[in-house]
Amino acid sequence: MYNHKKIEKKWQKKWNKSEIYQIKDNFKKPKYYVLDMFPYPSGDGLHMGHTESYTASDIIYRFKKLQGYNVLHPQGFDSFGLPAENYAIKTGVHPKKTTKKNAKSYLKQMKMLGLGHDLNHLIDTSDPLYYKWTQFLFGKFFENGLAEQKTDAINWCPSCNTGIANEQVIDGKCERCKTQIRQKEIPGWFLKITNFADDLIRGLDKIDWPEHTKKNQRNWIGKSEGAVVKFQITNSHAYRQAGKFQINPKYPKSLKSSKNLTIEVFTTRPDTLFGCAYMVLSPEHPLITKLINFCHSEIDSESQKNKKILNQVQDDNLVITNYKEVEKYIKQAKNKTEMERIENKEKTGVELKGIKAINPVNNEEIPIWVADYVLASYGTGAIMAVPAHDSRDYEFAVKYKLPIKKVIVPCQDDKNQNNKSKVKISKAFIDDGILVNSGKYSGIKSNEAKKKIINWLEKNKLGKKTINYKLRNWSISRQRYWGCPIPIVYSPKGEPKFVGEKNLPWALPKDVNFIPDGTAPLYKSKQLKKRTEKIFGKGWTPEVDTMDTFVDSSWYFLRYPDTENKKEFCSAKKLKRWLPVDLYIGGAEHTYMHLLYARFFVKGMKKIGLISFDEPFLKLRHQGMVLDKNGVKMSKSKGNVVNPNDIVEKFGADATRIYMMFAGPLEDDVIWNQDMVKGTRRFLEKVYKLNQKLKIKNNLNLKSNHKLKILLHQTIKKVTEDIENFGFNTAISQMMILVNAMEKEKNIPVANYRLLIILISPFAPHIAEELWEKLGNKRSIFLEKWPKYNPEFIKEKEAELVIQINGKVRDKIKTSADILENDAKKIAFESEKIKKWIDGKEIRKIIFVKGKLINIVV
Ligand code: ANZ
Repeated sequence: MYNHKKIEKKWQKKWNKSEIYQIKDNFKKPKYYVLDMFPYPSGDGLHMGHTESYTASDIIYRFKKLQGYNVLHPQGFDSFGLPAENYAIKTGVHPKKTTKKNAKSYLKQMKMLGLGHDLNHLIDTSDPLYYKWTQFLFGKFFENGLAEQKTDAINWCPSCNTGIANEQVIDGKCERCKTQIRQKEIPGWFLKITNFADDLIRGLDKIDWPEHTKKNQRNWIGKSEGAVVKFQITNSHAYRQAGKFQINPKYPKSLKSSKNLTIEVFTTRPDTLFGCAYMVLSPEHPLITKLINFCHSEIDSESQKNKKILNQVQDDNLVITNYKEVEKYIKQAKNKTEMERIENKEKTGVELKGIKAINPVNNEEIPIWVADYVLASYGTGAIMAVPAHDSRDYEFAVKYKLPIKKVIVPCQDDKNQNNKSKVKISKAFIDDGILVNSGKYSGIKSNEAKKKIINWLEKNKLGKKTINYKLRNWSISRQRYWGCPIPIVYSPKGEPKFVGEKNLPWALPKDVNFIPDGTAPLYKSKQLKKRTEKIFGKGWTPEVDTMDTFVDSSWYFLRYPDTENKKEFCSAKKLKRWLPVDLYIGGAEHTYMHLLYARFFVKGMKKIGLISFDEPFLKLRHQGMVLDKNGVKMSKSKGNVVNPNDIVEKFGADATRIYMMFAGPLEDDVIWNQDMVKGTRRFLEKVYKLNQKLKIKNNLNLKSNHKLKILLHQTIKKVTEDIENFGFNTAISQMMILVNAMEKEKNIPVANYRLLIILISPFAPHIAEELWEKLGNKRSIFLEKWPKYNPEFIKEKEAELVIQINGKVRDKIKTSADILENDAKKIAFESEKIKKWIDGKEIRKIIFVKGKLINIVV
């Protein structure tokens, strides 16, 4: 009887004591580094998603080990973070305590699943011995200009009471608690990921990652090629006549001479420049702020003195005459999130009366508007609006009755459409095409025109070719407690300074109240203040924000090979031996955050000279989601969560592992169906029972029948190839075919059974070890060699294909015995001997007998 409880306990105990899972450098063997995304030790324990991806990586680990690789397969805990801190606020239990306790129960669960991690080299990101190196790397980034402090509008989560990164805002909401994000202007630290925007795009070409993940990263980085164009700003004629405002005497020189004042726009469509009908500035555009600041004293039209001033300045100074209306609009826009502005159902805006812009290509005077569909954070924060060819501009122009001038027509249309430009347009034509109404550029295709117009702009110093990225620098300051302290102190003058390597780890103080109130909890720590003044002198103050926990996980894979090293984050020798990671398995939800940040870290570290490779994960695979019986995602709130502990208890770890892998290709979603786990368990029972068929005398001399031998070698081939291609499900079904065939045999040679057990061992390690031991082996099965198939046994069988015309044999050709009808037809028609019989004749019928003949009736 197959008693999974007994067998699994026995082997887990043995494995725990043995050294076979310990990381050892064995330079005689090739290396393989297979990495799991380490878990956050939450109170909920491992979920089925972990079970799935950790089983997959464990299969690869055991398989590679059997193939003779020196494999690194480590595990750890991403233990800083908000849930533990929030729990501490609620219960008073320190996050260190909770995360330690949770990590312990995770380890228990991992052991229960039979995962072969080296538990002597665990990582815990909240351990000072680990975060010392997170701080070291931050210091290096700071010293090399890759970390900077600035005051900027950042995403603020009012519920978590902290700033968060762009990548952590999903549909305008906090990725963690789903609260609507606001913008808040506060000083904070940024890592300069944008310095590597192009490298991050280019690097994707040389790594083996799922295409959709690469595509999503490319889109997130958002490279746009286009041009920056300068528009001159002038007084409007209307302003000159209005004479209603007093100019502040401190009006800056730069604004006095309107001839020198320009606004730059970023456009991906310089070919539409002749169709620019107006300009739009974002509400935060510095020019508006500047102009309004100097408009604040309204003139008393009776005052002679003021009239005099006005006469002096009216020709030269730029004044927004409706500045009050503009200010009101800007105030409203500030309350909206970026996402609301992008998705704005109805576009809104206000014209900046009093000033105009000049279109550089035709010197037309065009109005300038402020509208919140233009974002301050992208391009130059200002656009040239081309309503005929941009949908957002079109919508806006229709609403505010602005001119819509067509300058591009589809390629197939008549090129001489210039005179039709006034025809009413019902929507923007946004594709490339041929230019019309565009002076000397009319008749030229968009692509060509883009280049020519950019050349002209560059020649006349009116603009230049520009590449823009959507990616923003990574805002890492968090106004919370349970994170890695930013190792920075400020001089009495407020200048930031890295605390220095000798003061690391820059410990998280303990005298802190966690309750978040918008200022960082560390601000109130006396310990931290005292420490800072003691080391750096009176008047020095510590940075009080902690780091985004994604910083901790951006480099953890570099630490695993050398977790005990007290002098370096990892020795050069170990880095060379183990990195980059050969295979990384984990969820696709990490595309925009962890997977992007880790790539940036590696690129930054290479630039600084700390490492010599520039991509962290050579191969990446995602697991699918685990869904309930009805195809609904498992979640606590829906109450449909299946606990891996219960399943393992009932069916065994091996059956659970096999079920998860059998349910479909790794990247597909798994529908959890308890009845089917029973099926995989029955499969294991059959494997176990086969053992009885070995119990005959002289088994060692027993020869397997030829058919079984062929099937066995086909199985070796298929399982090997399938594991390499993550087709675990098809590998398992092939093993099922083999087991069913073996079941039908009276006796099975031990030699065949041995091979079956090794093939199964990566999937079901406990039962494999048990049966292996039953065969009389003393060493662990995982110290064996992965079997090789004998090509002789799986050679394709050849057959002679007889080709007949009207029943008479005209040719005989050697082909595969399994040739399909279509291929057989092709071979027949290509035969010179056959051609002469069928040329010019109508083929009435073809009769095909697989592996034997093809008869063509003409
Ligand atoms: C004129 C134009 C004409 C444009 C046309 C498009 C089509 P991507 O491709 O996403 O990079 N734009 C530039 N800066 C902006 C900002 N801060 N806020 C909102 N929109 C902005 O988009 C580039 C295009 O988005 C730019 O090209 C600009 O509109 C707009 F027929 O310029 B375009």
